[in-house]
Amino acid sequence: MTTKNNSYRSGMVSIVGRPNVGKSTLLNTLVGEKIAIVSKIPQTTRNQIRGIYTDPRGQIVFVDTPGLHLGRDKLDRFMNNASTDTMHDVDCIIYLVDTTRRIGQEENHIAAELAKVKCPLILGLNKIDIKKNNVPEYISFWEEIKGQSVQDMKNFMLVPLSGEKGTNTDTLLNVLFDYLPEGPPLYPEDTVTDIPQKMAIADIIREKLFLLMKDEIPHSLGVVIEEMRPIKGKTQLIKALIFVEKQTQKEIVIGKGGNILKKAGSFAREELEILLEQKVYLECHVKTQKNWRDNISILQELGYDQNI
Ligand SMILES: Nc1nc2c(ncn2[C@@H]2O[C@H](COP(=O)(O)OP(=O)(O)OP(=O)(O)O)[C@@H](O)[C@H]2O)c(=O)[nH]1
Ligand SMILES: [Mg+2]
Repeated sequence: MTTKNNSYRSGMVSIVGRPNVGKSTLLNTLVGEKIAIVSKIPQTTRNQIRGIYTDPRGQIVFVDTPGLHLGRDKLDRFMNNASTDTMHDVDCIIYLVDTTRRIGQEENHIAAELAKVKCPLILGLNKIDIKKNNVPEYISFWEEIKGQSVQDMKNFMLVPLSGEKGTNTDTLLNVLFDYLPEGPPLYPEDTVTDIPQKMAIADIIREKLFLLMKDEIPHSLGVVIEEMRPIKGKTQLIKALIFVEKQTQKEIVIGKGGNILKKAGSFAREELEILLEQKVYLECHVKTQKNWRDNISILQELGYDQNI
């Protein structure tokens, strides 16, 4: 597919789906830079993250969203709102599904919401690099939700994808440029994201902790940057506070002799030095705060403060 004419196009495209389907991975591949953190733990992304793609055809502002899920605390509500809010507010939606997983309750819930949207929709059949996938099931599922066959659907396209390997991402961009309206760039053409720097830094630390944690602990972790300032030479001092919900979690996050926290800190520092292009001295402290996921002032401190 090619654009109808050579006019410059621009618009917002939201990437939605249940947790862990590969939304953030796809965003990073499309933009060509690591913007959103990625992990194998569901509910990694906690707020909207914009990644901007620009080429001579136009500019696409992708909005990565938290995976829609069935949780009930205030952070869950914030995350789900951050996702559903985009659905009625963008020029196009990529509804991403993980074809290696069975269709479940969460999928029904999201699809029912998406069936109501008016803008063009792309069903992104993700993770096709894994042989054992359920592509036909997902197609029939969407046909059932919409009550018509995919051939008859207007403003709709199916795109099998691997966000991780970059399979068909060019096709996806072609389809998007076809759907987007004519318009000027929404951001300066060399911008790739507008995520606040402290939030990006806190997320990198959280990603490294996720890498080393198992079970429920990741969901109990919150990271906030308390202080950032240059110190001797060109070194940047970064002080991070890590919230957990229980004393036992604090002990796990710190590890024997501090080994887990040291390891996460050193992984994070390596990435932060690349991001900030300078030496980083990272100090991490862990604080137990019961039920912080339900505490508005802490959620605000962590940057999760709208629509709850
Ligand atoms: N095989 C394969 N794995 C993928 C692909 N895309 C993402 N993954 C993996 O799937 C897991 C989840 O990826 P994310 O990008 O964090 O998923 P997400 O949808 O943003 O998840 P939440 O932020 O929790 O909603 C990670 O382990 C990724 O490496 C893909 O195309 N193929
Ligand atoms: Mg994500």
